[in-house]
Amino acid sequence: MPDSRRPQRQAARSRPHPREGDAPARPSAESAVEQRRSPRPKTRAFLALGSNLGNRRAYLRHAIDRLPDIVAVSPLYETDPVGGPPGQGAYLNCVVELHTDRTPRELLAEAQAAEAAAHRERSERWGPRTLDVDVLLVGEEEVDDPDLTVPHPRMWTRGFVLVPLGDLAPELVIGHLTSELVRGVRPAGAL
Ligand code: GSY
Repeated sequence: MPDSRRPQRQAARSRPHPREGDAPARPSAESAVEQRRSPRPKTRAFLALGSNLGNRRAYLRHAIDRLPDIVAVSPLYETDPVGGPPGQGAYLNCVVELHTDRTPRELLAEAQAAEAAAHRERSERWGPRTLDVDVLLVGEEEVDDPDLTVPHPRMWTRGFVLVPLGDLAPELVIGHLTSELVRGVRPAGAL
């Protein structure tokens, strides 16, 4: 029988038993999922999405299609850029609501994966981008790590966040949304 048609020898594929002193085995993908699924109550979370490069609507649409546990999407707004270099184009912004048992850090990973899928390049901190996804709120949870702060530290002073957030959860923006913040935020339909 030609080599290519010989059945694979099982022994070559089975894992040897670990011996004392061996490095601990890496968790299998299945056990990682099981760990991630350790019981956590589902909570209400909000992510902010923005795009001001390329086909802005398409980038937002694709992000919404791939982010997990979305139960509501705000209307879209065209917004004047806040910060960043002069001359950059207007943003399209929206906010999505999740009903999720994911941790803030898991949501950050999902947000970064969506940004990577939009070919976002992290060249300039406040510069134009195909897609920005920020974790705003995850229930009552608070995180204060160098790479992740929840609630999002600047959300209460940004009209492009508060206006769409107010469409989904008006009770959250009361006392924060001023007429000054609403300026520069124009309705742009829905996705
Ligand atoms: O912080 C999100 C990215 N971003 C935006 C944005 O999404 N909308 C507007 N209007 N300005 C922004 N500046 C930055 S940075």
